[in-house]
Amino acid sequence: MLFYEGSNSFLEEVVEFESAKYVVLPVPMELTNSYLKGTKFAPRSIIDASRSIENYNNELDYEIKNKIFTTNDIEVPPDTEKALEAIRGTVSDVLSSGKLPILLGGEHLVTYGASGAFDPDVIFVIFDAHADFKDAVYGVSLNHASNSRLVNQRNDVALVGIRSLSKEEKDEMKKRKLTVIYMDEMKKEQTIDIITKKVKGRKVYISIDMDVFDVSIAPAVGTPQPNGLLYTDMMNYLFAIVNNSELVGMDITEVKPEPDNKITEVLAAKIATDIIALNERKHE
Ligand SMILES: [Mn+2]
Repeated sequence: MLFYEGSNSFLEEVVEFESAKYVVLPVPMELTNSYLKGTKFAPRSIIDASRSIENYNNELDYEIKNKIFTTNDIEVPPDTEKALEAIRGTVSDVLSSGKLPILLGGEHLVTYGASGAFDPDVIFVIFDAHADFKDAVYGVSLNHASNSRLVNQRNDVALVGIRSLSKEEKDEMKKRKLTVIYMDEMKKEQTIDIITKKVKGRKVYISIDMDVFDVSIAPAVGTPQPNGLLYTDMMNYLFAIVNNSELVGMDITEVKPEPDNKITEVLAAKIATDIIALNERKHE
């Protein structure tokens, strides 16, 4: 793997691959997006934005130091199946070297690509405005709107922040007795305990589609939906998940960079550093 020096690496961390605990994988995959285009430019844009974030986390009183290795962009073949296989292979390499992969998408389908590298007992907690549980979109089953359903072919899935889905998707998820926290429930009642119970003592992969956030704090996404999570809502969930389970991987997807507004990328980079700080503080 090639190595980006200095300002081209996440949080400007410069460490040898061998000594890193986390590996940031930029995955510029944009093959099945249905609405706004540009998610393939997100990995670089998020890494650039990470330069504006301090390595010291005040809320958690933790400083990230010599923990993160950033690879070159993963080469994404134009064929979706081959692209997913390339992602799976790269994530497998990271896992077999004993490190924790952090994928920066790209479209949400990178989660499905990554999922093939993990054991079937890993639970995928997916934060998303959309259920992504469509059977086939325009006759294509490998699509970012089917991501959760594809991951659920093999792995257990819990969805958080859902507010956009079809009746068919809802019926299918009910049939499978999937753990789903809908946005309207989150506004009314305490839902964190449901997720805490679900992940307790298990291996967990956290996937964050940035459209789960409210559009006011994350406007630059491929398929925006009103009425989403605020930063503190997300942190409360992440705190509960990371402290009650074993984190094995994560991704951040669906950012669609805009030329002059980078708040979505800054939020994405901040959330990634927060998860690292939470996970590290737990192991101290
Ligand atoms: Mn989404």
